[in-house]
Amino acid sequence: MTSTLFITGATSGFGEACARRFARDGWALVLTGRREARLQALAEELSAYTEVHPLVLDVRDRQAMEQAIAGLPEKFTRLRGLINNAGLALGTDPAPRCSLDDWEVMVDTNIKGLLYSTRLLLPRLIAYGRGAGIVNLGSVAGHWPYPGSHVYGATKAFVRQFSLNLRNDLVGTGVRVTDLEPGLCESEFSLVRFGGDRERYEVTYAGAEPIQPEDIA
Ligand code: NDP
Ligand code: 8X3
Repeated sequence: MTSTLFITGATSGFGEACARRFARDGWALVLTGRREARLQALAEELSAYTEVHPLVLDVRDRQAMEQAIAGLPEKFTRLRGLINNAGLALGTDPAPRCSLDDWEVMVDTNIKGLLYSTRLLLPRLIAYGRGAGIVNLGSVAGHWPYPGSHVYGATKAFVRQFSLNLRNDLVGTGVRVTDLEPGLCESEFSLVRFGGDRERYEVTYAGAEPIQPEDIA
C-alpha cells in the first residue's frame, strides 16, 4: 500500500509545489484548500502520476475537518506525512491601526487550523510509526520582529514552540516533527497580505531573486 501525504493549503505556493514534488515520487496525496476549481484542476493534473484525494476544506472549520478526516477513503489511510502549510498574513498596518478581524483570522488559520489537522491525523501517523513525519510551516517571523508582523509573527512563534513540544511528546513513536522557517518567498502570500494589491505585491519582489515555492518543496 502506498504511503500517503496530507497537505493543507495545496491550491498555491508551497503547498502546491510540495504536491507536485511528492506526486512525482509516487506518494498518494490528500490535498486541501478552499478554492475548489484550483484544487480540482491540480488533482486532475497530478492524478497522471499518483492517487489524489482533493478535499475542499477551510482549516478553521473544526467540524468539517473532523468529518473529512474520518471519511478518508481506505486507500489514503496509511498516512506517512502531514505538511501543515495552510496559513496567511493579513495586513501590514501597525497594531493600533489594524483590524481585529484580521488578527482573529490569522489565529484561527495559522494556530487553530494547524492544531485540528495535527491532532486529528496524529493517530494515523503514529500507526505508521518510524518514517512518518509532520512538517509545520513556521517562519523567520516567529523569531524576528518587524513592523506590522505583530499577530502573524506571533502565530509563527506558536508554531515553533508547538513543534518543539510535540517532538518531545512523540519520542518513541517514530514520528518526527519539523518546523520549517523560510524567509520571504515569492508566492501569493504577499498578494493575500496586501488585500489583492498587485502593484504592491510586485514591488515587494522587484530587483531581488526571491526564493520560489519549488525551493521550499
Ligand atoms: P500562498 O498564499 O501561496 O498559499 C497559502 C495556502 O494556504 C493556499 O493554498 C490557501 O488556499 C491556503 N489557506 C489559507 N487559508 C486557508 C484556510 N482557512 N483553509 C484552508 N486553506 C487555507 O502562501 P505560501 O505558500 O507562501 O504560504 C504557505 C505557508 O508558508 C503559510 O503558512 C505561510 O505563513 C508560510 N510562510 C510563507 C512565506 C512566504 O514568504 N511566502 C515565508 C514563511 C512562511 P485557499 O486560499 O484555496 O484556501
Ligand atoms: C513570511 C515571511 O518575512 O514576510 O512568513 O514575515 S515574512
